[in-house]
Amino acid sequence: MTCNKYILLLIVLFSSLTYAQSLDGYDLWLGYSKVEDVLLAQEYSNATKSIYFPEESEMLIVTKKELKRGLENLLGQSPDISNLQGSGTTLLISKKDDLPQTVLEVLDQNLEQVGKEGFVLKEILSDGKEMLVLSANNDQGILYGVFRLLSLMQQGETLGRLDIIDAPKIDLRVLNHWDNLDRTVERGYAGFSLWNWQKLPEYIDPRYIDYARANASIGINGTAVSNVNANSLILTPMYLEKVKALADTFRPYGIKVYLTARFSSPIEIGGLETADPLDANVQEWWRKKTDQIYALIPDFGGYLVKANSEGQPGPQNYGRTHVDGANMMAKVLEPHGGIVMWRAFVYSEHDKNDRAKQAYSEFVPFDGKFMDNVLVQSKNGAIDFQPREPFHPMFGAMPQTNLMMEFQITKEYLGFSTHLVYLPKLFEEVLDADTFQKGKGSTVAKVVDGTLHGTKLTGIAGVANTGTDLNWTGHTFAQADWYGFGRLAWNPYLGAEKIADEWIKATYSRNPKFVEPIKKMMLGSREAVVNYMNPLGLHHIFDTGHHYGPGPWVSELSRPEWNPTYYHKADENGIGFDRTSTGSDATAQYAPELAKIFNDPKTTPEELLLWFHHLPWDYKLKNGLTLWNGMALKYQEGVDQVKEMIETWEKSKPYVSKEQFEEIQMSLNIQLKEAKWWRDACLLYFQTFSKQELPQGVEKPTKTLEYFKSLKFPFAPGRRPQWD
Ligand code: BDP
Repeated sequence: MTCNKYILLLIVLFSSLTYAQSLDGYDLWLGYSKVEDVLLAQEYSNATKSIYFPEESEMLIVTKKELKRGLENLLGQSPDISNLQGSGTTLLISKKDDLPQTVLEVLDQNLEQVGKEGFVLKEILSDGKEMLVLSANNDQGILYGVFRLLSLMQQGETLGRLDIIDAPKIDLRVLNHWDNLDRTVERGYAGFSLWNWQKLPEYIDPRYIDYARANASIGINGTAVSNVNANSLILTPMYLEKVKALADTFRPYGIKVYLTARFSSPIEIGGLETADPLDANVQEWWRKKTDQIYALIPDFGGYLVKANSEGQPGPQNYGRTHVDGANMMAKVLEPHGGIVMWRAFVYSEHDKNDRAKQAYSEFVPFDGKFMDNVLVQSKNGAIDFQPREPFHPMFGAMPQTNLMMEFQITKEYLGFSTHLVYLPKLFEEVLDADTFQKGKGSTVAKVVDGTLHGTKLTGIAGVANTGTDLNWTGHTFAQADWYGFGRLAWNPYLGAEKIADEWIKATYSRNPKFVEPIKKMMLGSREAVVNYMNPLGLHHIFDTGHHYGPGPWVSELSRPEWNPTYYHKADENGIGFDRTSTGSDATAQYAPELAKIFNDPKTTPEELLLWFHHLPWDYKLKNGLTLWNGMALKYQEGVDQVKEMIETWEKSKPYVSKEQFEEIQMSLNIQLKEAKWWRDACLLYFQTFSKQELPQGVEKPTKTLEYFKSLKFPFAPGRRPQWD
């Protein structure tokens, strides 16, 4: 082989190698692709030329490993990291306790602001030379600071004059895995559960470590590994050994493990006859069980509980209350520093009231009654993770309770892992919503981060979208939802746009010709799904059980509030749920300022119109269209938006690999097909009531309503088997 040919072969081999690393999506946003910009690469090399980073804990060892890995990939050379500080140090990484006196003097005040988990990342002058310093009060701050530094480099940010003083605004930033012990994942669309219970505790899948790295990189500090529809077996010694192995693996990354506690466990695995929270034997059982867990996992986070909700057992089975149940568990966790996340997702088939009102009615009277280590975990809206809901009225209405936010990262109602829908836009809308509970500006974010009411313990949970799929989330863009959840959990004021920008650059490319249009596509995608599924405040019109596709006609399920017809109430006179003072009066659960706005269709934001009002088909919308025409055109708009997304993606072809391109292209084509399915099925069905033609501009359906009604999906992913 000639020398030239040899070089060529090497180049081909090398490029195919670097290519393969990021192609399959496994690396998530931690691909650390090589910095191509020569000047920037030079700057980064200079800044990291000589690194002082002493490490004495497991957490700092893995942090150093990550730093090394990141720099090696970003800069194509092994960094010089030392335990000894030399005069040439360009990057100094050290906890406060070990900082040289001269540096401490500069950073002392900053470090006082960053608490247990925050960090300071700052360029300072040392002996007349510029030096980058990363410092924190604890190891965890250093861990987060290193990830931030690498993230800045991935985004192509310049490091000169860096001055970041940052700390998480919410204490508990937790993923909730709805993972069953048989490895199916309820509402999971990315394969099976990551936890291989059969091989645990001995076999530690390297993927557990990558899972922990990914979470640590965005500041997630907790994981509830089991389904809220819980199985008591997770609390038996055999499974606790396995959970311990996971906890040991996650610990160096600052992640605590939580378990879902089935309320009837004392009966099912404890041999007791009751699970009554006021029964002394039951209390003793939970105490012993909890002590047993802490003996294995000294930093165990605590319990996540779904009680008296959708058939799950709870204190009400014994005539007791949520407070009795939650406090019983809180009491036994307290000595160990553990907490209870008690879910507020409750509604009863025996309660004739509007389902949207029930959680508030049950929980708000208990404000101030829960122990300090209890968090009441409420979904973002009062029904159930719909494409759009007004914020849950409990936010702001329980000033003396630790109220925790629950978002759904997995897309049960937003197109599974097939549709490209950028969820941080939805999260942002909820967090920015004004509750008016302490006057204007009392946003949900301020309730959740505790600043509105001075809450001592704050938390946010996201129902995970991860699984065994090679790319973790089933759709590469769904990685952005995991990423975005973590970033907003760290700082609920960050904004969806900034987060999209970070994610695109870290995942795909820093090229502005790619970044800008893709960002625009992501930011518009949430409105698109609302338009083609549930425009103008429609909600819960999904097909039964699996929630795949439209089912607005479903009306025969045993519980009235499980039927889509309960929610849209379409009839010949009109459509929508009257939740005003003349209807279910759910509006009264909001602050008076908001109740007033929501009570009048003219002042209700139109995107929530049919959530709060039942209106005639010829009701005039703000744009002058009738409700029927406006709704039909919204459905069409959603479809058109997906077409635009496809065009945008087509243009991105030069900036991504063939595999990356095709993955998204194929998914977008399914999304378009399904958007049309939603539009046609819903409009044909609602047309049986409106009895009006489709307005101009709306494509004619190519199938009949009977056809759409006949579609059955017995094997749709993510189902709850017991519900089918
Ligand atoms: C609903 C899901 C169901 C969950 C439930 C919950 O359909 O699978 O168990 O919420 O949050 O959205 O408990």
